[in-house]
Amino acid sequence: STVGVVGLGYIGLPTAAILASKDVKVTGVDVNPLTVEAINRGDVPFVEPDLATYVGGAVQHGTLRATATPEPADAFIIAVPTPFQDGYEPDLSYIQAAAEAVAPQLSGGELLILESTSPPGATQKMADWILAARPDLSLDGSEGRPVIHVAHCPERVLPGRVMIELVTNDRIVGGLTPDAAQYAKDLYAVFCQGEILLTDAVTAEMAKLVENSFRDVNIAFANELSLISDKLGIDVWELIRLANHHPRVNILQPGPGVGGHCIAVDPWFIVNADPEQARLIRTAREVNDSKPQRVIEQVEKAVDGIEAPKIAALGLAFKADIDDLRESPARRIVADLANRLSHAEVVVVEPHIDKLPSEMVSVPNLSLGSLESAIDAADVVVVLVDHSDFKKVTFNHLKGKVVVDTKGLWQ
Ligand code: SAJ
Repeated sequence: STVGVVGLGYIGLPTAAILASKDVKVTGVDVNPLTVEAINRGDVPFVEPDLATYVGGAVQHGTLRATATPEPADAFIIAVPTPFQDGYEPDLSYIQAAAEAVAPQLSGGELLILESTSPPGATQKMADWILAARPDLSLDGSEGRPVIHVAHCPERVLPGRVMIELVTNDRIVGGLTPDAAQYAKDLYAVFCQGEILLTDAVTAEMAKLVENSFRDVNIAFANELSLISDKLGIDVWELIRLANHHPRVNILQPGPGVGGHCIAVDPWFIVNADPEQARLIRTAREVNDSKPQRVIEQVEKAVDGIEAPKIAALGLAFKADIDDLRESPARRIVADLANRLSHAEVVVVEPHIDKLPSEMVSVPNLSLGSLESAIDAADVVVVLVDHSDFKKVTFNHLKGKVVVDTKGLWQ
């Protein structure tokens, strides 16, 4: 069979490559000509362990090819971004554009899977856009029109472990019809060794959003505890460690805020779908989003009274041991600190990058330094990411310095 994968980003490309590694003929489609060229050379435009091996192998083997526009195929997987507009209104324009690009290639009998993380109802909308462009087709064969099968199958892979989790994770497949769900299951079974669970499309859409909201709400609980503990003058890390000895308690870890492009975003799709009732989910978002400001206040307090304070800021990534700076609370905190404390010198330590992000390069009191020298020179050391590299710092090295440890790294 042949599959067209529309959107060759963090999810589309790994999915295309793994299908191609199973001898499925895959055409990857992307609007970015540089992405298309890179893949056809066998290169990968971003870092993900093992992905380059899969892509290079499939391109050489002739099972994976990239193009700018969709071609006819038995199945299409749509994996395009679903960002937010102002006011937390989800922006489905990329899904609409993909639907309209695929529609002319259909002749009936095709399977269309939406993989993008989507608000409830998006899969139905995608089908509506396709059928608006192709009124000669249908979802149910009514009036003798050929059928297309439309399903939602959200991805749940963890960045850094994508090639493993694509194979081992269980998957949820929601069809607009039971047939669509079954056909989608058959396609994922080509590479997925986990359980493949069938449901309707809206439940599948919500399942993905709910998983990330669950994590967000639980991190918000931990972040709230960190604020309360500060006020009470107790150690939140010890508090959580002790409480977690209870057989039915498992509190997550506080931090400088929640980053990444999933957990800090997906809950808003639920809030947007039912603003009146999604009160806890909204509050959790607000608690986590307010955490960077609280860290800034802590650091401001720590440098108060020091004439020309030197601050070592450890970490810029959105979580430990990755190079991904997108939606990173650490990045926001560092930029704000340098801006607000113009009399201070801020040295950033981020072992996973070799130059500062563009908005930071021309900030005069901000520079990138090594762990050793940044701590040596610092009056205040702020831990923003729990990178493994930072764990080797000794107690001696920190003597006489004020430490603001948002990750409980040096407990
Ligand atoms: N974080 C904390 N405390 C914790 C755990 C995490 O502050 O106890 C912070 C991290 O530092 C980071 C943010 O939360 O800033 C998110 O990190 P993460 O490791 O929890 O998640 P992501 O964004 O890398 O990936 C999540 C995963 N979802 C769940 O675990 C429910 C992944 O399985 C999803 O596929 C991914 O979102 C996605 O694409 O939706």
